Amino acid sequence: MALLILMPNKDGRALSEALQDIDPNLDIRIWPETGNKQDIEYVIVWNHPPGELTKYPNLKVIASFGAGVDHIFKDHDLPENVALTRLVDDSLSGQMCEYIAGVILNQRLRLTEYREYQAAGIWTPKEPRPGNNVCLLGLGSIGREVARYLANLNFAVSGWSQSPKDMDNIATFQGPEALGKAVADADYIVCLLPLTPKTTNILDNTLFNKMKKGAYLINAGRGGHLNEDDLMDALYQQQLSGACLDVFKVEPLPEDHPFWRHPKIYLTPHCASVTHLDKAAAQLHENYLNMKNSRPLLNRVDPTKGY
Ligand code: NDP
Ligand code: OXD
Repeated sequence: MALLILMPNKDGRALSEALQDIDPNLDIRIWPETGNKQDIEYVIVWNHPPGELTKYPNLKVIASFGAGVDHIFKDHDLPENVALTRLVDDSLSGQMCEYIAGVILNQRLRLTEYREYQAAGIWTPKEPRPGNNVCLLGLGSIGREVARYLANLNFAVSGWSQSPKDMDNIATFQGPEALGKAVADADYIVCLLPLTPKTTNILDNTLFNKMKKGAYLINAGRGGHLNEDDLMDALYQQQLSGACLDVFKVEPLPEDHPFWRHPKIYLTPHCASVTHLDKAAAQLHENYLNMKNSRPLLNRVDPTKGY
């Protein structure tokens, strides 16, 4: 019984060492040095080559090395009857709470604007930007913690999800018909959805036009949620006042992409919330033991929903 680390652009060796620190007896292989493929029962993946996962006849679990699983489902040649899991931990949600609050406060307090004034030697005190309403698209393991965090900072918070939610001090909306209503009063709209066929390009002109004029968009979900041309258009038309983007259709963002130099776009390099190696290793190991001992797996992904 062996565990394979299949993460072509990540440091597989560091994860292997963290797992070995927990259990020195683990049989760990790092792709492409798989050894006998029949031995592999548990694979940890991030952006694996399409079709690769069908080559392991005894595979039981595919574990995402992150919260998102869109990188798994973009492979249309996945083995059948293999369980999928993902990472859920308080470090991922905690970092995201600080990132989203930081972006909103930066915008509200005009900190980037004052940095530009400083460079130009301009002394012009202004009122903070008005607007206290935040709408979170996605109230899952990360979105609901961000919602609570912002409510504790006295923002008026609403959230949108697929199924109904009941949360103290958060106005909740669910389903496609309620999306326009969910965003209508928001000064800040934050996307923390998973990327699925239903959410692809959800951040488009149709939705922007349902927002308040001058709303500010934050996308920390996935680049595939955003219609990039529609964003450029909404910024030009001043329907949106600005956007902070952490995720992109192509990452790293290509050098010649117009977002790099857009004055109303603030961008960060997919770092809003970064997988914590030791916490991830502990959770992956726990699930490896669950698999080995035929116990229920933690943080299963529902392939019919795609998240
Ligand atoms: P969860 O699966 O726990 O939550 C997803 C939420 O989105 C749920 O509330 C779900 O509704 C809602 N949702 C899904 N599809 C729809 C839909 N069609 N309509 C309405 N609501 C929908 O995910 P996490 O909170 O753990 O993570 C969310 C995403 O954040 C990840 O998939 C990843 O893309 C991104 N992420 C980004 C990071 C970064 O650094 N930028 C870091 C980590 C994650 P319901 O509750 O009803 O099921
Ligand atoms: C994740 C991410 O999904 O890093 O964990 O975006």
